[in-house]
Amino acid sequence: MKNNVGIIGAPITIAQPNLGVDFGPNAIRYAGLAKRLDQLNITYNDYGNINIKNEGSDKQDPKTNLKNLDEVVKGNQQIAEEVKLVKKKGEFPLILGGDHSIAIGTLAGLYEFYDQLGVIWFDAHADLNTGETSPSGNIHGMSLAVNLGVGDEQLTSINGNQKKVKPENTIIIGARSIDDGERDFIKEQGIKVYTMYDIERKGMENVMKEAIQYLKGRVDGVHLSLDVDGIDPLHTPGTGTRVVGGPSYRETHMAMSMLHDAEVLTSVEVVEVNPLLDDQNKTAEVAADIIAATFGEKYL
Ligand code: B3U
Ligand code: MN
Ligand code: MN
Repeated sequence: MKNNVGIIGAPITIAQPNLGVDFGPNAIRYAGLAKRLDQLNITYNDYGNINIKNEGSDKQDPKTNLKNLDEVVKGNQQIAEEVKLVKKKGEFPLILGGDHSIAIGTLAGLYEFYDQLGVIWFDAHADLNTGETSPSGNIHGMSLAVNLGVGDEQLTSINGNQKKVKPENTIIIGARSIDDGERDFIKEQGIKVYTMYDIERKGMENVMKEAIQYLKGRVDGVHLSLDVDGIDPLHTPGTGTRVVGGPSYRETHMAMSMLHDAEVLTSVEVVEVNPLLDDQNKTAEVAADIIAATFGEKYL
């Protein structure tokens, strides 16, 4: 069960271009996360924010095409260690980003506790770029590829050289901005993707039913990696790379409640909340609602 929860703030910001995503963990806390968990009678330990040095030069390395690689590696090593500590205590890891590169550290910390870890990657993007295919050099657009064992060796080897997740245990939901190289990657590796077109045609409820059924039959844990830019920017404007045409607040909330009710989740991470780009901490409030839904908060 999700009692006890171990909360980790992971404020990496240099794997993407916008300052302020390092305030994400506290913005989600200020949106009332603890109170929501209290109301659900869920106990938790909040370990605060990892002390991450966000001091890259932001220059693209001409050889690798990556920005701030060394610093992103260090930050993710720290995250992996912290996630391992929480798992060893038998707690349910709840990781607050930070940019989406933090999923590299999270999964590097998690994978050794499972034989077949499933991942739900809720995102407007696929985050399947490599140094060769990335249009930006921003590592937050590469984190799922790294977790699948593809990318710069310094990243793929954090806490061991193994793939942190297998392509057949990975499901992307909400994608609507996919680069050419990522499209090829998805085909080559056979990753299950529900784009916005699929969600529109099938309905979010059916998509989630399918995803849950698929994972239940094959994995022994499910990590939810939720990028708030996956939600329509009407509801989550405080994030660095907004893409129109996403699932609504309600559709997303329902999807999260379905994951709770199916009792499949074993860890949750919410990333890319940037209060500096926001109006009145709106996005962090949505993030707190979404997290509460994954922990079973209901209206009645
Ligand atoms: N696919 C683009 C843009 C992007 C990826 N992730 C976010 N934006 N948040 C890239 O730079 O890799
Ligand atoms: Mn992402
Ligand atoms: Mn994204």
